[in-house]
Amino acid sequence: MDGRSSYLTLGEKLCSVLFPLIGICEAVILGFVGCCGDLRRQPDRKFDYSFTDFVEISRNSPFTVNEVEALFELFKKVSCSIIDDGLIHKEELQLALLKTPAGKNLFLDRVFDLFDEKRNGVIDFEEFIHAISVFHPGASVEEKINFAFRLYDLRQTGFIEREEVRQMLNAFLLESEVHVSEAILEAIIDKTFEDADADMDGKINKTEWKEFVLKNPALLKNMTLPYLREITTVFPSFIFNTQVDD
Ligand SMILES: [Ca+2]
Ligand SMILES: [Ca+2]
Ligand SMILES: [Ca+2]
Repeated sequence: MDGRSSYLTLGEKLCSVLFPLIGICEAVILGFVGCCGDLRRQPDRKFDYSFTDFVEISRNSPFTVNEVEALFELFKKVSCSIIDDGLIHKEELQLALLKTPAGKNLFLDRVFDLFDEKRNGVIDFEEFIHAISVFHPGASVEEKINFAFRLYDLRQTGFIEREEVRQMLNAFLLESEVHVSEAILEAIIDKTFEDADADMDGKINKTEWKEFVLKNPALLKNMTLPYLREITTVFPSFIFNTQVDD
C-alpha cells in the first residue's frame, strides 16, 4: 500500500473513520489543550523519530507521511497525559477515550490488549500505528472483521458468547449514556443470536460473525461501538426489528 488513495482529508479520516480516534480527537481537542504544549519546541529524548522513520512507517502502513506525522502528534499528546514517557499506558488510553483515567472498563481493556501487540503493558508508536491502520478506509474488510471479532471475543475463547454481547452492549450503553430497559437489552441480544448464530449452538464463531457482518455492513462501517451516540446507528436491524416497545 502506498497511501495514494487519500481522497478524504486527514480530518475526515481521523474523525469519521478511525474509531478510537473519535474519542482521542475529542479528548485531545477538549481535554489536553496545553498538556504538552511545549513538546514540539523541545528536542525530545523520549522520541527518537526522524523524518526518515516516518517515511519508513508510512511505507509499511496505509498512511501517508503527513498522516503519520499527524498521528505522531496525537500519540505524543495521549502518551504524555499521565506518565510522560513516550508510551501509552492503559490509564492514558482510558483518559483519552473515556475522559477518566479511573475505573475498570471491559471494552477499554480489550481495545488496549488489541493495541498492545507486544504484550508488555504499554503501547508504543508502531503498535499505535498498526492498530489504527485497521480503521483506515484502505484496510481490507477481512482485517476489520477480524479486529471486530477479537474485540467482541472478550474472554478470547474463539467465540462470541451471549454474555460477551451483553457485556459489550452494557459497556456501550453506559459510555453513550443511552438508557434501555432489560427487556430491550434481552431483545437485542436475542435478535443478534437469531441473526448471527447460524448453527444455533449459542455462540458466534468467526465464520458466523463474518456472514453476519457482511449482511449488516453498518456494524463494520462504524467499528465504533462505544462512541456512537445513537444505538440505532450501531444496531439498526435490532432496534427496527424488535417487537418490544420502549
Ligand atoms: Ca505515557
Ligand atoms: Ca506494547
Ligand atoms: Ca454458532
